Amino acid sequence: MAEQSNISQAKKTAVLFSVQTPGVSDQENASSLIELRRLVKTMGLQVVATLTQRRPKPDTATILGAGKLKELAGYTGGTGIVEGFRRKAEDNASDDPDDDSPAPRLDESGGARSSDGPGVRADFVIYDGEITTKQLQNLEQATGVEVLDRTGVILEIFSRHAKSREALIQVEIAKLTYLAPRLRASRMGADRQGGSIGSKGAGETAHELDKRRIRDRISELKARLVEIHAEQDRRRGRRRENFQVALVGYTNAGKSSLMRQLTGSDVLVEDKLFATLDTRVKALQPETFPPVLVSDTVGFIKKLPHDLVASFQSTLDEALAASLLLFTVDASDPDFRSQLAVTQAVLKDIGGEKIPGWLLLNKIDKLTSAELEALQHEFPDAILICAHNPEHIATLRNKILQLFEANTIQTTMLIPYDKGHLLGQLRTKASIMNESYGETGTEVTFKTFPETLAWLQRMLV
Ligand SMILES: Nc1nc2c(ncn2[C@@H]2O[C@H](COP(=O)(O)OP(=O)(O)OP(=O)(O)O)[C@@H](O)[C@H]2O)c(=O)[nH]1
Ligand SMILES: [Mg+2]
Repeated sequence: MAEQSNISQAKKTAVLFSVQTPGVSDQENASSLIELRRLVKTMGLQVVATLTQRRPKPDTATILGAGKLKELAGYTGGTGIVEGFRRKAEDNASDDPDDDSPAPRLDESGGARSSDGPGVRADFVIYDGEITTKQLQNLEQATGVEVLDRTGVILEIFSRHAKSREALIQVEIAKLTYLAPRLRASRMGADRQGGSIGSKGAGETAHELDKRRIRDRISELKARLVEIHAEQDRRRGRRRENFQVALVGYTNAGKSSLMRQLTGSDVLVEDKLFATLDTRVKALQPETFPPVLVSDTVGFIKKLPHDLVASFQSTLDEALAASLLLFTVDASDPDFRSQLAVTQAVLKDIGGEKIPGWLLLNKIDKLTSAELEALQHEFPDAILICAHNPEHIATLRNKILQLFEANTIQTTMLIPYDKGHLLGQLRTKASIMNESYGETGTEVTFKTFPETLAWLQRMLV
């Protein structure tokens, strides 16, 4: 996409930083930074350094304390100073005296590194959290480069990966609500992102878009979404008569890979975060009657602002229409337990806790047999799987079919000849076991879901 290409083409560099508050362990801080590094890489930037400051809380004006800010600016060639800004005495005192203790720093392979001399130069500064407009202005002044926060990075990725009309609109709403106020405050970011804010190709810069016009644009986009959702609800309503299985889970867990194998579809599989932004629904292969539908959904991630999650709500609605949720995790990721917890929490938030769910521990080909055994012990009910292993896929398919069978009922009914068209419809909604032609109509024995049976009974009165 033209308006975003200037980041990816030049292979620019970034320095990442975080603030580790007292409730956060070293491990949590490190894994959050590893994840941010992957996000930044997905965005097309090369991470040259990572630094962490331990503080009771992020500084309200500059996030970091004065000393650490200077260190950060060392990577960008900035002054490290915010002009006309006098730090209050207590702010300085709140800087952890233990500040220079070895904080996790990551090199390109994600491994720990003890010293990162500022011989490297960063074009972007990226904070592993949320930045206010005031902090943004101050940090840009101190570092002299563009500053982004975690949500800004995620939005940039969303914006590149969105394909469907719905996803494009959702991303644009999220950008207008979340990014536009920040970009107006940012001297550096406005020029780069101006073209993509507002609308794709509209060519308006963030400066031109005043508050009122942003509000108008958001209302217009929301109205369009309402139309799209009405259509989706109609389609979903029709699908409700089917048995639907939804793949849910953290980004990069392997949902689309499983979708491909289960349905024979060509959904996008990529070793990138947020490869999938659009929900796809396909029939389980080889096909059953009535068909078992499988849906692939957008992945979850930690520290995603609530309103951004809300803008993707309809994507998740597909999961709520399911009879079974397949909680997919990348069991080879040391952080998978907290990733699973995030997925479960979001689904609970949107009212999905009543839907039966299975835990799929995916990517087990990357584990040792000892690790596998430990996992089996820890999660006795989980299904251990490798999305690339046809035998594992066949086992999963059979398990799904068993549940599907248990949800269907077999019955025999007489369909009068004057309502013969119902027989044609029934054939698409049920598995027909037997048909015999009597004097008044067709006696048909079939297997289907209670909803379809209720529909037929209604049509026959
Ligand atoms: N080794 C191994 N790799 C896997 C397995 N399943 C998926 N992968 C890889 O993991 C990466 C992510 O897979 P996807 O299927 O795109 O993951 P996803 O959950 O759909 O990710 P998002 O759409 O970003 O949320 C790809 O490189 C896959 O090839 C597995 O069982 N074993
Ligand atoms: Mg996917």
